[in-house]
Amino acid sequence: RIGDDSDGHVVVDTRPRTKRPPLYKVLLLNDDYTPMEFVVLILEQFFHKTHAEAFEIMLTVHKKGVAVVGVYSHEIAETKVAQVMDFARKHQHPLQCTMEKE
Ligand code: TYC
Repeated sequence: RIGDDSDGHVVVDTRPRTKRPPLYKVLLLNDDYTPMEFVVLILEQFFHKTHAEAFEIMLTVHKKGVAVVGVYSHEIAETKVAQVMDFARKHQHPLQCTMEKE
């Protein structure tokens, strides 16, 4: 950041800055048709959750409508969303997965 002080001197910001890439939440959405076991399988396979964790997250989505299932870089989040959407489509389930900037 560059400005001028009261004597007209140029002020240069020399603080060391570290640029962190933005992170993205991957969200799983509820629907009335996708089987619970299928959602649990997805959470185990693509998000490396234990069976107990996966079951708990699935129930949260079922009851609340949505849950964050992971937080990743843009590229990894996109890959996770694509994997879930492809797998759901392949099995003809209407499961929806999206991502949003944290
Ligand atoms: N609501 C679904 C059912 O009762 C289960 C479900 C849970 C579906 C989570 C999607 O992301 C989801 N079979």
